[in-house]
Amino acid sequence: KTAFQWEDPLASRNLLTEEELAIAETAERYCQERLLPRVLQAYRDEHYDAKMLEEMGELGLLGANIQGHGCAGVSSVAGGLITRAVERVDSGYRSGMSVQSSLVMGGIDEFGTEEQKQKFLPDMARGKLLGAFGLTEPNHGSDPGSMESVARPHPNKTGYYSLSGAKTWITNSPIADVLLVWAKLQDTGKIRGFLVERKDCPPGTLETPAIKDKNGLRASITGMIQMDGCPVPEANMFPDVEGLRGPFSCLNNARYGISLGVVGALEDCIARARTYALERKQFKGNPLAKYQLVQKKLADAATDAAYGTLAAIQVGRLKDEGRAAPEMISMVKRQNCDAALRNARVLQEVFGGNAVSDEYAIGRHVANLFVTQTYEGQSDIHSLILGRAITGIQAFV
Ligand code: TGC
Ligand code: FAD
Repeated sequence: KTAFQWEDPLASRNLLTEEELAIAETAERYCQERLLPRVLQAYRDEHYDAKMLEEMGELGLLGANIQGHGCAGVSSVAGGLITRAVERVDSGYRSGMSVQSSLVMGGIDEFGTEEQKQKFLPDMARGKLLGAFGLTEPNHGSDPGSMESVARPHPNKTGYYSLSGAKTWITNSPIADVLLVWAKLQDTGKIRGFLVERKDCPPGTLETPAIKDKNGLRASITGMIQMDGCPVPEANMFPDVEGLRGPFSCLNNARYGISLGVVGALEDCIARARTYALERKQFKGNPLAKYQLVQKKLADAATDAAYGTLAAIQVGRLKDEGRAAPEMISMVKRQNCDAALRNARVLQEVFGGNAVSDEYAIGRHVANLFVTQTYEGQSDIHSLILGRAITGIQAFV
């Protein structure tokens, strides 16, 4: 009889290549040895140590799906195994990395000129140049098509645009060197992507204040982007892509990464709840793990993690073959984020009062997983994307 492995119930390892297994092992070792020891204090202090992006860069973990320009060029599944390893420690650490790798480097790789690629990608791959992705605005989150940020020809500088507007809830914005900002061209009203370099912005034209006192994702840094006539050279605009296809194409990669990332957070919750349930005794010296209600909680969570992994691997394979519809990514992003949050909340119960102590980590995962269900398209928005694809009728407006 084949032995059941509770950590990989449906043997997803069998679907991975030797290279993917090696990448996963490197990422898991780094995350457990170097990131895990930092996260509790970082979360308490609401501190993001950007040095970790340099460490990830040294291991080739940044922009790993990109071919060339100092990037590793690995499969989508391998990229997902990296996010899973990072998010096993903390969703905020994965967030900082996703923005760098998928949203900014991925955008430059897909839509940038060769000059833009050469200028930004190698330093970003090494974690020496930090990126942020500005789409959400104070009045337009789920509906970025209504954005108000605008790019006009600069009144005094030939060959420059002048950007004005505000973006909010932007991961990495307070520390980013290059901010990929989406704004509408004044004359056409079309959305375009601009690479805003902090070092070139005169005082008062670009501010990136941090948003403090978050009750989730505290180990990542989040802020605003406030632009007031910020000069950006025409050479820093993506040349061809217009409309929401630009930002949404970047989001396809990041949403895919989240779909495997949140499985890592859920697997950490399962492992911690299992250990706790085996050690904690109640009623005549029995471990909590002996009780059927506790076992069901573990069985439900392990099942959802295993199904979520298989579905994400399938979508990753199709993505690399150019056969993944964006709705498939919506499906795995929505399903895995919802399942991770739902199961983490239930597993929290296994810890009783100790769940309230941050030493047990489960409360941190629950707070973080609420954010993963919210950003990159809140789950109900993905329901509507799927509903539109199923019925042919859009229900957003
Ligand atoms: P819609 O009419 O659906 O589409 C407009 C244009 O965009 C194209 N498109 C896509 N292209 C590529 N991939 C996709 N997934 C695409 N989805 C749409 C579409 O073909 C069309 O192109 P064209 O050429 O015909 O113009 O646009 P809509 O305005 O009706 O959109 C509705 C909706 C709800 C689907 C969309 O607005 C949406 O997804 N809203 C959610 C917003 C969101 O995800 N924001 C994310 C902000 S970034 C973030 O959260 C980063 S957190 C990072 C971290 O810390 O980890
Ligand atoms: P709203 O759009 O106001 O939605 C509120 C609620 O209403 C949601 O539940 C939504 O599903 C629901 N809703 C909205 N419209 C409809 C509808 N038509 N039908 C049914 N229900 C609807 N953005 C970036 O651009 N870059 C980043 O790096 C980034 N990082 C983030 C980091 C953190 C910590 C957080 C919290 C957010 C981040 N975001 C980022 C923003 C994130 O993408 C948005 O919060 C998200 O898209 C939702 O937008 P909103 O908050 O404005 O909510």
